[in-house]
Amino acid sequence: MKVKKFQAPSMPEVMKKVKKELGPNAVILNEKVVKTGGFMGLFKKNQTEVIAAVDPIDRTPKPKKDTTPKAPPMPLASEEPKGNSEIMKELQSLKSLVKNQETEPIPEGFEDVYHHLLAQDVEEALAKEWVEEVAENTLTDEPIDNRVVKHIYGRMKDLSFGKPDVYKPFVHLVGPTGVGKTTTVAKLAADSALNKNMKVALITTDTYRIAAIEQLKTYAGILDIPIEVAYNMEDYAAAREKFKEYDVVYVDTAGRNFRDPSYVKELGELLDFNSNTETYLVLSLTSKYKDMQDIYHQFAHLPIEQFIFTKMDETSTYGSALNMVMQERIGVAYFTNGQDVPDDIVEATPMRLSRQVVEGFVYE
Ligand SMILES: Nc1nc2c(ncn2[C@@H]2O[C@H](COP(=O)(O)OP(=O)(O)OP(=O)(O)O)[C@@H](O)[C@H]2O)c(=O)[nH]1
Ligand SMILES: [Mg+2]
Repeated sequence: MKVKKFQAPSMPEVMKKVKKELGPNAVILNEKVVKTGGFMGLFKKNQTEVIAAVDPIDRTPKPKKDTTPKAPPMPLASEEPKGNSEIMKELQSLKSLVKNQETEPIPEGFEDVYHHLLAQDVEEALAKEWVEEVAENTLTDEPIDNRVVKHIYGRMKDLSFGKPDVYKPFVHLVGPTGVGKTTTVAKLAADSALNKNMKVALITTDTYRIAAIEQLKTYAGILDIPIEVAYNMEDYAAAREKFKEYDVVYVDTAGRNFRDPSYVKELGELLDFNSNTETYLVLSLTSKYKDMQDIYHQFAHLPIEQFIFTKMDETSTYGSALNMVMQERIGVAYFTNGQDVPDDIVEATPMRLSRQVVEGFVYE
């Protein structure tokens, strides 16, 4: 790890120096304002001082081995401890409960759709509940798939899907590393500016990596819209003030390891989530459902209004999105389905999500 101290009159200037010397992957470890120069203690000037580092080795986290302790094996009947009748009774009732669940038949004619839902990674309990509920209505000859689609749709139709009816001026995109926050900010900004003729601006608080600032600045340049880089709370507040007359301001945030609780705390301190803001949690459809749940719980103390699911083009299973919606009762604003800005984004609807999971409906 190469670590170095840099000084310049302002943050943007010091960042330029960092980038020149350490490259775009440099990480800012510390920043402060120092007084330098002057004569006999007078006329000193404020300088921004930054300690930056760059790691020449790729330390992207590799998937960890599952180290969860395994449950001890069940004792064989002959090994059962004697005289412990209470425990034995409970064990017996648990065994029969599990057995009942295993053998409870799927309603006739619904086996295919049930197994399809499981193959889509829909939670087993949800899939079972839905097919059972649909099967209860025997007074219809509609195809089973249609009935299941409508049923799942019915479970989501009260949630908020798609873009908001009234735009809140400040739209935050938060989420873990690399899910597509910056790319999605660019797609949304392009849609608002080019298709809706709105007055759009961008704020990025992702000052963790220099390359991240450049990435959004490039999009802002192409779209000919202003952008402010917020290194701290004051910058962020000043940028909000500067853009207060704008129709919509998209705020990109740094992605970090969501398992680091200080990250989400810092985010909460940096951004104003209270007034006039909309916050989307961006999740990649290529993540496992368990990870999505963990991510959501890390971010849950922020006021998450809707999900954005990205990288739909990189998977053919969408059940985890449906599980998240059902579990948290939060709707989906958009799906993104490719790397192209501005085209690869579609507005979500409950019917589309339902059809996607049941029928393999594909977004164009
Ligand atoms: N296939 C596919 N790739 C995508 C999609 N959205 C974003 N990407 C790609 O995912 C990569 C990461 O995208 P970014 O927008 O930089 O992700 P981020 O969340 O801002 O990343 P950090 O700022 O590092 O946390 C880029 O290569 C994007 O082109 C999508 O819908 N489909
Ligand atoms: Mg980013």
